[in-house]
Amino acid sequence: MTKVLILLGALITGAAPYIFEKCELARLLRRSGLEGYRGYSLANWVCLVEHESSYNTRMVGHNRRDGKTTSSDYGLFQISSQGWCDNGRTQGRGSSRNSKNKCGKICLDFINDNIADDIECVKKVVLPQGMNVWYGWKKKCQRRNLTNFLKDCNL
Ligand SMILES: *[C@@H]1O[C@H](CO)[C@@H](O)[C@H](O)[C@H]1NC(C)=O
Ligand SMILES: [Ca+2]
Repeated sequence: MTKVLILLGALITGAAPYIFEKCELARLLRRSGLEGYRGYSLANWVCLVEHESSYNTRMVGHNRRDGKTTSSDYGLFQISSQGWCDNGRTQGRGSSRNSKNKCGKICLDFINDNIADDIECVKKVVLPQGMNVWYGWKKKCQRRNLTNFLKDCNL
């Protein structure tokens, strides 16, 4: 019995990467209040996720300089350890780690299947500089005509 429960638990919590479906994500982001948040349409939010993580909640990206990882980005929204979460590594010696962990989370919280905390954090990230901090958004979504981006979703 215990083994079955553990196996079930692993399936439910998602031992395999969990990939969101585009329209499913659009609905969830709308319910979470991201539509129009800081002036960005729902299409911009979904486009950002598409080009940052390909809808993969387990995505981890590394930023490297001179062969060394300088910071890492976590989850659907690729939230950066540079300032927003604690991965036990990025924050330099001498700096107060928590003062830079502005979402007050460990970075691994952003690669589980519950994205409620990711969304709360991303609302903080986007406040100062808008979506310009996301390279994928800048390259593939900014100044694009996103009128039809969610047209198949019947939102
Ligand atoms: C964006 O695309 C839609 C549908 O193709 C079109 O009706 C609209 O005029 C376009 N907007 C701009 C600003 O180009
Ligand atoms: Ca999470």
